[in-house]
Amino acid sequence: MKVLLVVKSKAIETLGVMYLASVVKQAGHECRIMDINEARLTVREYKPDLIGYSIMTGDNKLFAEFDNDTAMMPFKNLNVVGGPDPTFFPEGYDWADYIVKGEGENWMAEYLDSKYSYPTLDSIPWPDRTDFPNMRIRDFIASRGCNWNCSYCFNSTWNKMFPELARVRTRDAKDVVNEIVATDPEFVYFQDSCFAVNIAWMREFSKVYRSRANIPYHCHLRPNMVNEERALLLHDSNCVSVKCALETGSNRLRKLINRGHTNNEDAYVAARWLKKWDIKLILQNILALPTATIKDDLFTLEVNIRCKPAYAWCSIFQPYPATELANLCVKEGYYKGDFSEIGDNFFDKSVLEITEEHKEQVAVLQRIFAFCVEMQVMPKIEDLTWERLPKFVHEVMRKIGDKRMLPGML
Ligand code: B12
Ligand code: SF4
Repeated sequence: MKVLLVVKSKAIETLGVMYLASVVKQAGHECRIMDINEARLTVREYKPDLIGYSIMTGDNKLFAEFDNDTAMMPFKNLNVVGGPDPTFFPEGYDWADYIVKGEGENWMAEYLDSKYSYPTLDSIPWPDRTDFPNMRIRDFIASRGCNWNCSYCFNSTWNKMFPELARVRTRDAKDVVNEIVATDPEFVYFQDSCFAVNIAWMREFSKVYRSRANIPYHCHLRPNMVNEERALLLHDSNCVSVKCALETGSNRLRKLINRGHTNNEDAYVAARWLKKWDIKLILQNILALPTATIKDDLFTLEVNIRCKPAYAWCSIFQPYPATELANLCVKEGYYKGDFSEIGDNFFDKSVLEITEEHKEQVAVLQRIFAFCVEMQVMPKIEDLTWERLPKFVHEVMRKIGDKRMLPGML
């Protein structure tokens, strides 16, 4: 059997389908991963028996159109959708033969009558990188899931949908290092929602990684995880940059998004420890959370300025389907609830029911946020209009941020 897995872009590795490709191959079948453009050009020749689409919110239409085009082609195929959007918003997929919710490895193995099954993360073969040749930066994932329940994030809903799965499952540290050594990248990018939550795991990883791989790496952490010991372990294992999410400087909004157990002090402390060991901090923020005022968002900017991160990354809140916060937005009338309105990125605009003036202020603030942090300047509310602030400032700052996050890579 021939399986074609289609993703929107292959600019970076897409671990989900790479794991599925390994499962397909382990079952003795053929598998290719293509981006949607490549698939358009070659699907007719390849004649897959099964097409699997990996879909995030904002891209349903793109894949539905592709699927519609292939339906006219003179070979018979089965269409399967998976990934976050079909998992949380299956209503949008009447065009698919199968909707796979959650992790796809066991579904795929069963469908292909494989003699293998995957009860643990360590039993899944390493992701298949064949269709991602010559990448200098390689993605890895050491754990799946998350212990926390931020209400805007998919993980809290995921935990309810799949109660049989432990909230966090972590791979054997040695196996992760073996995979990295065998892959031999120039830079390692860990895609874990929250890297090395378990400090004992981090101790072991740090030791093994330093002695066997020692390749510069990037990972995601929560600010309240960064203490003296973890910062040192990160440094010792050649971590060069981390992303930490502050999200908001406002305690009121923090409670709303279920992060009431953290505070700004955690971010200041994290920033100090990381700086001490020369690990670049990328601080993440969300503007225009439900009920946020522009003053709240300017206060978030102020907190970032105090932290002095290497890059202050910020997005505009989008109510992703089935998240607790999206449900609250619909219930409270902050959002009309038309999820097809959500675009394929979270940088451009707020889709909430706020005034046009507020939308403009937020969009402008998003574009200048990093620049203000870099320059350590606070804009005035009246500066937050399109006339005053060109978009290029944001573009320039993102490039600077990426360069700092991935030293020597860009
Ligand atoms: C890496 C990453 C990216 C990368 C690459 C994404 C990719 N295609 O792999 C980039 C940078 C491109 C990206 C972009 C965005 N991302 Co992103 N991203 C992630 C991240 C951190 C890791 C993904 C990963 O590798 N997971 C590990 C693998 C093993 O799991 P998986 O990808 O979910 O795949 C499994 C299942 O979903 C399923 N599956 C997946 N595809 C398929 C297909 C078939 C046919 C089947 C059967 C099963 C199946 O099986 C896989 C194996 O078990 C996740 C958070 C996370 N930890 O998962 C967020 C996440 C997926 N991203 C998210 C968001 C919001 C975005 C953006 C909208 C952000 C933005 N820039 O505006 C954009 C999306 C733009 C777009 N629509 O194209 C949300 C998804 C929300 C949603 N409802 O879609 C997540 C869940 C983060 C969050 N905290 O909410 N992202
Ligand atoms: S936002 Fe981060 S910490 Fe919060 S639930 Fe999601 S992955 Fe976990």
